[in-house]
Amino acid sequence: MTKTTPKVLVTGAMGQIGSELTLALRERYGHDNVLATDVRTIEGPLAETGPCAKLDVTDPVMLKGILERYGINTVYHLAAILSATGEKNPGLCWRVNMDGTLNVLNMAVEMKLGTVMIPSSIAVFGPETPRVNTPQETVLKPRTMYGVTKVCGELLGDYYVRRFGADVRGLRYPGIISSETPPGGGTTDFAVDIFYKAVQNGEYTCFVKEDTSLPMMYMPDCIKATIELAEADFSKLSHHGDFNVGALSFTAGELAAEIRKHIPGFRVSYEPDFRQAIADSWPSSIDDRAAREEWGWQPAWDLPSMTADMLERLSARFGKRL
Ligand code: NAD
Ligand code: AKB
Repeated sequence: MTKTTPKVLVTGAMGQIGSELTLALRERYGHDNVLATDVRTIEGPLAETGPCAKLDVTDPVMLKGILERYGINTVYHLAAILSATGEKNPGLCWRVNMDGTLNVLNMAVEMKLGTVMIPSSIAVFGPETPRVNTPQETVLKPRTMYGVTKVCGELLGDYYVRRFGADVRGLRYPGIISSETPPGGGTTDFAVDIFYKAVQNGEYTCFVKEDTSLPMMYMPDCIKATIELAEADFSKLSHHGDFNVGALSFTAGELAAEIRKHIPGFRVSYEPDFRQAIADSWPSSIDDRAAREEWGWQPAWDLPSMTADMLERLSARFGKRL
């Protein structure tokens, strides 16, 4: 934990991760100390449980005004355009991901902020990277605009640490699976969609092939990893904005089979689209020894426990009996 009381800004708070991470941060640091912002209007539990404001991260004047007004010293910069939406609109992806990140980093230096968390992604990797047990230090030649912006974001973060002494940290999240807010336009979205369709319809058409294997993580582990890295002793970190973090790895077919243990009649067909090529360019499993050694990373959820919990939550939400 930072020594002074964290006064936290979350950008992109209405998104899949922000909507749950913001509530966890409010529980931890006090509801009034965590400001939820997004380019969209903040609604629902985020609006009901603490301060919120509209913020377009590509606008440095707006960002500075909010940092000053709320006395912010800690930032979780989650605003981004993800891989699939980024391929449909690469220009938007570059502007939001790069201008937004640069604005946050410049403010971190100008306003002498404390910890700035900037997530990265397995999207930094490409087809030249070893796919199995992908190392921490390896080839970073992504084939998506999203991946390009994530590599640049990691390099910028490291540059601001070394050049300006900023406290920048980040994780290469795998695909995040969660039940509260649907994902926002990524390639790993099938691993969330499949649960909604299993509960609501009993069938799903998957946009990647049955044998597509990707690294994934359940939301409670995502929140745990993010807060643990944010609170780690900065002087003990050799890496900064680019920690590999592993948790689960499975194929689309293995996930369907696990769901079928709870919903025996669940049917899945496979109709790969443009996201198949993106998935094929990413790792299938991750070597996260650096995260384990430098700040004690240890995931808690496996495929059976995550599947059971997802199905229990969604079936309760949609009033379905398993
Ligand atoms: P998301 O798409 O669900 O949410 C992103 C949020 O950013 C949205 O609420 C959107 O309205 C907001 N946003 C877009 N443009 C903005 C702008 N100009 N100004 C302010 N807000 C803007 O994304 P997420 O899944 O919550 O991802 C959060 C972070 O984690 C991103 O950096 C993403 O790259 C990273 N990440 C996510 C995953 C995953 O599986 N969810 C995996 C790897 C990395
Ligand atoms: C996406 O699929 O774009 C994200 C990610 C792995 O970064 N979920």
